[in-house]
Amino acid sequence: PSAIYLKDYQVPSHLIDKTHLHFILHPTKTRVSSDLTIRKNPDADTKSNELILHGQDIDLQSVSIDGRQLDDRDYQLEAECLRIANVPEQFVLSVVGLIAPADNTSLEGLYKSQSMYCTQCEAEGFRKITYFLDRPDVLSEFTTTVVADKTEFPVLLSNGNPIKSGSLDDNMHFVTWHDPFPKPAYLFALVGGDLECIQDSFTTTSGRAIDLKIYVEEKDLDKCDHAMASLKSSMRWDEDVYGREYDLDIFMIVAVDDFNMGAMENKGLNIFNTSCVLAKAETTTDAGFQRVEAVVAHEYFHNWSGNRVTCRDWFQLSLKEGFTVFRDAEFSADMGSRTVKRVEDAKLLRAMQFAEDAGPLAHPVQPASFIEISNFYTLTVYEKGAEVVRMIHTLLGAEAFRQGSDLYFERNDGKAATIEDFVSSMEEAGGRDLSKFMSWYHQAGTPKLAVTADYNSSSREYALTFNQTCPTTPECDSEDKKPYLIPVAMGLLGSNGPLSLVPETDVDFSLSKNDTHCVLELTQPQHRVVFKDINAPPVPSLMRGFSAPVRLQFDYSPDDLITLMTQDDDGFTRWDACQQLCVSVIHEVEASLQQGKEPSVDSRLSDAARALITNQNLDPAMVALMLTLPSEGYLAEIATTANIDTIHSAREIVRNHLAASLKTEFAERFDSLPYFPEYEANAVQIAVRSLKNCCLGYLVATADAVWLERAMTQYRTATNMTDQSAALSVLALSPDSKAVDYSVSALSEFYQQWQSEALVVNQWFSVQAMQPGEEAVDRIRSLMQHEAFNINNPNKVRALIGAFANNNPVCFHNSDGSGYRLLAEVVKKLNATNPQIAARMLGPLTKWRKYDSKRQELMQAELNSIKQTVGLSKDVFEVISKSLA
Ligand code: DPP
Ligand code: ZN
Repeated sequence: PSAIYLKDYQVPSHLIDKTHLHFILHPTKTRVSSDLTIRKNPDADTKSNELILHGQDIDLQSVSIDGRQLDDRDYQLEAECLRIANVPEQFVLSVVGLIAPADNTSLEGLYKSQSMYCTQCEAEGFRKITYFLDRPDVLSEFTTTVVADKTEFPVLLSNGNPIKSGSLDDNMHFVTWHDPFPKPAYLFALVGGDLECIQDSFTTTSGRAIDLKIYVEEKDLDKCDHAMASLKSSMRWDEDVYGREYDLDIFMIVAVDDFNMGAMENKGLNIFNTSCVLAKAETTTDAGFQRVEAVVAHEYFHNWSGNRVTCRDWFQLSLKEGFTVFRDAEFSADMGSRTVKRVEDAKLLRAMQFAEDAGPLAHPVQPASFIEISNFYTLTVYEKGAEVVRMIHTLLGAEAFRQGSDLYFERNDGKAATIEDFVSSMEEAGGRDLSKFMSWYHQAGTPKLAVTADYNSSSREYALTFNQTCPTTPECDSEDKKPYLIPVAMGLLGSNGPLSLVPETDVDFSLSKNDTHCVLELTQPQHRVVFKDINAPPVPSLMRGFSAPVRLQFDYSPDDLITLMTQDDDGFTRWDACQQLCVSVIHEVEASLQQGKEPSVDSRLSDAARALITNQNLDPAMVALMLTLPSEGYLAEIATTANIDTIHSAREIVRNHLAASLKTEFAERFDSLPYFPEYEANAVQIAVRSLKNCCLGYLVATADAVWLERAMTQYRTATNMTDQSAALSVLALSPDSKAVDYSVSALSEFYQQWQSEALVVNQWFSVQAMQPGEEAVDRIRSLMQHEAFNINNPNKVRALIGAFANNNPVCFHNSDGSGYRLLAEVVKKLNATNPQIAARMLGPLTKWRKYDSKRQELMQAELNSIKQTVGLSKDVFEVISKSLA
């Protein structure tokens, strides 16, 4: 397999103005006939009259041009394309092929999920359906007819509006759909199934009534209301905040069980993983409800940022994904708690995206090359891409950003655009040059921002020196990297609160909040900023709101951190200061453990935690987030060499210490928080449940029999999944032997109760995947044999194998290598059936450089053994070869 480069981009040789598709659905012989109205692209500079269409795994039946059948001397059939020499300037190409959806386990193209037919075409799945110019810059107007058995497949859907339907012989029927908006093939969708739907309607600002339909299996009809409400809120929000109105008369969502991604924004026909659309209090946690809201919004927002304006090529993926994640994050912030959302996003970025950026698969937000595009649906392209858009928002301000977005949509509507097109609209609206900003798109790696302070009491000046560097990444050495434009949102805290800022500097900055808050725009490797009229050394509050995705280094004392935690007016900074305090305390304990000394836990942490738990004025959700110790994954990420065992032990010691010393406070808070008999997934209720369950976690950590019993009672009496699964987790994940009986009963009752709910069973798999103990790998192996496990269902693989490899570090990294071997075996199996998921599951092994030399060897050995697999997919090949390079 070889790489494709952004610099080699060429416009398509031909354009396909109209696409007529005709499907006769059959599990192993679906007949796909296409009539494509093709013309030579006037912008192409090639003299050749050859047409090369993408196509894969299609049993070609016939090819004709303008009704004249070609024979195999007129074309050349290759494994991944069809070449036709000497085509006219303009013609209709008709192709008939047979495909086998029931055998398609890759879940790309047309496939069967249980009894239903569905499609997934992004990025390059359409070529498994019919021969086509399967690239995002070829936009075509689609008309699609679907024929199938009336009884088995009463519902036949595709993009756009239904224009014709009727009965045919042999109990067959057909529906024809027409989508008036030209679109690239990756946005094509088709569904055939025995589905039910809930319906609603939405009236747009300009007064058009839109039919909204969510299609699911009949048994899931009671789990669609939240998605429908989220859809309507998203439609309203996009009108209010971005001035974007929906454009077709009908908007449909279909839920499918077997799906590689979360969901897909096909024009007018979004296809969703059931996990991102179904929600009901009894079966879905608060986090699940929030995910449904966010994903419904994300896919809906793509109608403009992705569909109306699409991507020129896949190197521009972040053009639609980064922007759309930014849009959905702001939507979630508006629907719930802004600060909580910001903290959660920053947490994910720092624990996971920073790790990606520091590893062998690091790539820029706009990658310069790839082997398999499916490997680039990453945290970098999505989440870092969203942070990059957020920084543009910060630099321009809300108003100019909105003007820039209007300009971008206006100028590029109906076109395939680039990241540069987006940025240039922003530049124009903001009246400023963003060329220095482009490093964020072109360079991989997380910049490090080291800050030092000095205070001069005679001149009453406080100076901050900022030094930025970016580590070496696969595409560029550290020394060759261009500096980043880094917006630093900051303030200074004096003994009586925030200080007025009088900066003296060559850095551009803007002041707000009575001059106590400023945004500095760093552009050089080093800057010095002097603040005048400062009476005593202040505590700097830096990177408020996580204003740039950098690793900030400042030598805060524990007391500085406590000042920030309790006094800063930025919620993100307060949380971050608390995390840093936790990190430093955990690090101290870890150092003692490594030196064989008796560890002691800094009492300032428990004092600070006590102040948090007993403070009734703070948002309970923020208290819960602040009391949640940094994850082992994050602690591993910030370590140079991650010692999984001491990280785990040190974290447990700190956790048990907090639990023991604050038991009374946790218990009082737990008992004083309200219980809501009427479940609602709103910010207030979610906040209360999160703090309650956080307290329960600490109380169970005390291993007090009373609290084990109370957790079991909560498990048995809970009327919502949030409380039920929180109780299940604290019991099942407790290392204490007294918890074992409870854990065993709860797990078996849970399966008994929920075995008919696939998504709930996934939670059951995940909890067991994360359980500690020597026997973990054997447990996972036997769960893989369980009646409810199915390796062809990506949700099951993620729930069991993904949770084990990502969220059970101690067992995954067992020094006997058994965890690594298990993952390698699974990847080898998946390589043959579903390469996308295989490559995705491989992630944890690629981080081998993080660990000690013995583990490095074991991990590399597994990577090498996968590399030897016969029939290695492009997906897995790319990940393996880059991680071993
Ligand atoms: N379905 C994926 C998403 O919406 C890919 N477009 O992000
Ligand atoms: Zn997306």
